[in-house]
Amino acid sequence: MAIEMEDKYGAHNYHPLPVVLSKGEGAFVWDVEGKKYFDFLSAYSAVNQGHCHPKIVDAMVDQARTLTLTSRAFYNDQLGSYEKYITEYFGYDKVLPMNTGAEADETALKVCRKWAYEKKGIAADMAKIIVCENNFHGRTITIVSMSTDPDARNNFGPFTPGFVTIPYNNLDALIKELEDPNVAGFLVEPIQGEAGVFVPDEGYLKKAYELCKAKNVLFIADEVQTGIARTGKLLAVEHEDVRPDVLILGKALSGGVFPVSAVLCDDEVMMCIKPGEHGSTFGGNPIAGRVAVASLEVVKEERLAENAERLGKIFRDELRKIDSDMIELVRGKGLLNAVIIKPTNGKEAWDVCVKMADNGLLAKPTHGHIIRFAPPLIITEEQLMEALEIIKKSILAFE
Ligand code: IF1
Repeated sequence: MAIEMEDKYGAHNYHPLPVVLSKGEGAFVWDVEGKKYFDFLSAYSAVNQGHCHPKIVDAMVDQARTLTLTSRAFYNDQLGSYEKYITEYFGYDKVLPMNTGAEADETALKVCRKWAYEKKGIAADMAKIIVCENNFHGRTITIVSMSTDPDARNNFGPFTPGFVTIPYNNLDALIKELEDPNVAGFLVEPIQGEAGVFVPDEGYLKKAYELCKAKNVLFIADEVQTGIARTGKLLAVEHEDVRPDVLILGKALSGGVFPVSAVLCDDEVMMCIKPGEHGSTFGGNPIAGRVAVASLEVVKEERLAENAERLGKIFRDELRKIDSDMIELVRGKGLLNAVIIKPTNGKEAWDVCVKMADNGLLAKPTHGHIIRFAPPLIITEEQLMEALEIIKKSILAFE
């Protein structure tokens, strides 16, 4: 019934697995028949704190009963304390609050260009921003203008100019493009999620940061998916002690209960934006502030980064022990992992995902043969071992 209604009344911009969910709690979701599943997608890493975390939901409900939205035409009693909390939490002078990840990426691009003209002194409309092949930063026209994915770009032109594309994890290509004095920024995912959890070589992010600093180019980290403890550190860039000039957060910044995103940078960059030059109706609303503070408190109180680091190692080790020709490669960091499935006996990643769903675990293939595994970071070792049994059974069923 739900599927038919979505099919008839909703745009066909997704192709979901045929599962109709109605309840979520912790690492689990239930479908309308009451079947229980491990959620190994975590809403694309937005429910790192687990589904419907009580502390986060309570903060949302409490604020929703008090004051939901004032717009930024006036002050409110929640935004300042949220801004203080998040800037101290991540160690930046200022935050620009937005709602979705794409809006935060767009905001980062605008702040970078503004800085380029007003601080770096690049000639009007000449600023270039370097991005990586196979990037994913959202779905707006400017963001897909940076994309190399034909499905993301096809028939959405004309595109926004001012972007240069280089191979990911390739310092020589970055060095070459940084020779252009009109380069204002380098926008990069510390790990490329949608591309299939591409973890760059050790030292890539650190060296890329240093190359950008040497050329007075802003290093912009998109941690919408890799941030908030997902990869075993609060931020994925911490694996290499890199402090981005511009930090982009989203998804689990709200524990998946409300759209909350943010751009953080120091005054030198952020103060280029003057009143009236950027904004958003819901950006920084009182509910978003309460929810984000609660979500970030949970990350610390429940030691989610440490849990992701420890259980991620166990997860990859156990997956690599599975004796199956279908498992071509296992890669990832913390609890952001992926398995490359070699099509076998006419069966491929999609079939494995359908089998895992039958067996009580939800995950989704990305780009054909790659299955991403990203459970909520509150998962226990016992639950992880139980989930691994399901994954193993499902893959071995095709042998
Ligand atoms: C879809 C996955 C894709 C992101 C990074 C910004 C955004 C995302 C690094 C935009 C969003 C979501 C979008 C969703 C599927 C999912 C995703 F990698 F997480 F799996 F597509 F790549 N930066 N990622 O990953 O944030 O505007 O969505 O809040 O669009 O299908 P958003």
